[in-house]
Amino acid sequence: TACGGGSDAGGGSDDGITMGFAQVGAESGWRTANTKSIQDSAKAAGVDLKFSDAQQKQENQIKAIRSYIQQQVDVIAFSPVVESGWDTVLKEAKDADIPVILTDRSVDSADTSLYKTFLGSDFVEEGKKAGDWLVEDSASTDGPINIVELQGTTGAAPAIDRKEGFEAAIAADPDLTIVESQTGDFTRSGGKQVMEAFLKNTPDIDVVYAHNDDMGLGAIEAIEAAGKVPGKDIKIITVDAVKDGMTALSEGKINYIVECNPLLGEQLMDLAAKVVAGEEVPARVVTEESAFTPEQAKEVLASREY
Ligand code: GYE
Repeated sequence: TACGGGSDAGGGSDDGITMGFAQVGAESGWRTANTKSIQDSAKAAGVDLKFSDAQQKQENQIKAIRSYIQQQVDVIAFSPVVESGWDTVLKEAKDADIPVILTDRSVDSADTSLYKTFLGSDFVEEGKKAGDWLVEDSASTDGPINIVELQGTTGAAPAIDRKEGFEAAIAADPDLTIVESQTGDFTRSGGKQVMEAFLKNTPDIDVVYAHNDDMGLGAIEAIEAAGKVPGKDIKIITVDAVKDGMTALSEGKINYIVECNPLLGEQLMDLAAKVVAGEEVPARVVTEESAFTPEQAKEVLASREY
């Protein structure tokens, strides 16, 4: 079972697959939905799931992965907190003949034989969608537009790539400038704190680009506390499209959300079954995603799963 580990301990002795999953943490609504998807899908697929929460710390994840190697699980899956610094522990897994699947976030290891596949979103594309929307939205306004950016966790793939994609897109309009950019660690409290500082130090903020909904929601609190109207005085663009974000979008407090799908569990269990059976899997599996305006948010809100 998912929690108890079953009666016949000794890792892999059963017919079913044992998976060790090293999660990032519980930093956001996206992450909560992602964890639930993985746990529910493991149950449905009869996978014995060993689950750990690294509280956004790489050293905790490395420890968890080492313990999965020691327990001789059939497959290890993890969502790397940051991109760099994985080669050593991934080599240890490879030497122990335990296949590794990257979920959600990727690593920057040059040796791609250290993992079987990477399942997750195209974060550069997400950043581009956010930037493209702003370019179009600002087309009719004259003069400079000051953007502040709330970055995700420093060194994390979605923070690096969402920044890159957004910058590439807004380069199309010289009026658009990022005047401040700082990490809010993908959390609501982080987004609020950083936005408070931005509001104090930077006059004339026109737009907030937050790398996830939670930081955008924190920014809304800071903007309202400063006596300004989010969505009007300061426009807000975020990424994820979780329930709380979509609710704020439908209320006009957020202006645009780029979707990032956290429901990766089912695909992960499918890939795991194949990898453990020694079957070939694609090196990269990209998640399908869209984006939403306030009107679209109103239409789909009731039917959202997360
Ligand atoms: O956007 C953010 C979470 O890695 C795609 O991590 C994920 C990101 C997601 O904390 O909300």
